[in-house]
Amino acid sequence: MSAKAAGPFTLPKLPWDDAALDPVISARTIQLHHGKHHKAYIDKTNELVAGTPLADKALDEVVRAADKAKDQKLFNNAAQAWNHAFFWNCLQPGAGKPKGDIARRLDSDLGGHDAFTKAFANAAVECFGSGWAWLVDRSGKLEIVATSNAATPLTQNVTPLLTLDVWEHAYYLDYQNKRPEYVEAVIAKLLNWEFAAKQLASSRQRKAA
Ligand code: MN3
Repeated sequence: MSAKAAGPFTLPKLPWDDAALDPVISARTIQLHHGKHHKAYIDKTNELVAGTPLADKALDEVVRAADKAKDQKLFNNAAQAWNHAFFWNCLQPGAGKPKGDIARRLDSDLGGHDAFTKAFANAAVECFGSGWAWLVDRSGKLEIVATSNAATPLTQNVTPLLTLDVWEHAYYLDYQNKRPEYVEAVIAKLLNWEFAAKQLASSRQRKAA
């Protein structure tokens, strides 16, 4: 039993059961990844913002403020807290294919769904050390980017649509050193295109407002 961390941020509930992504991602990986790793980032963020004006801000604002202030410790923990909350929504058991507007955008901006799969997998596999692969909307154009460690597109002028965690803690229990197998399986079986489509639609609404 650990003491309840003071602070405004709580570990978000997963959108599915721990075992729902098995065999692509095991329940044991999810339990450790969410219950230990993600929780640790939240607890540390709470500890670092306690008693400061940032304790009243939304998590994405804390991430941007820490980045601006070059507070690396707070940035690492808050960004990882945000990245993981976003990541869980990007995974869905039995995920389908992109449809409608986002499918058309994949065609026009990235050369189609198959080309996306190759480029996204490449970004995830080639990301050196720990990091994330992202599909983002940059000024109305889809783009694939990779970020190192805790770095997040939240600090850039883009809208994140999908992400894949390629830190070793995301796959080592299930795939050991075989990151390409993890990446390929998640892209083929778990990417939540409905969530990505919603992110894209809300980004457009914000721009139109
Ligand atoms: Mn992780």
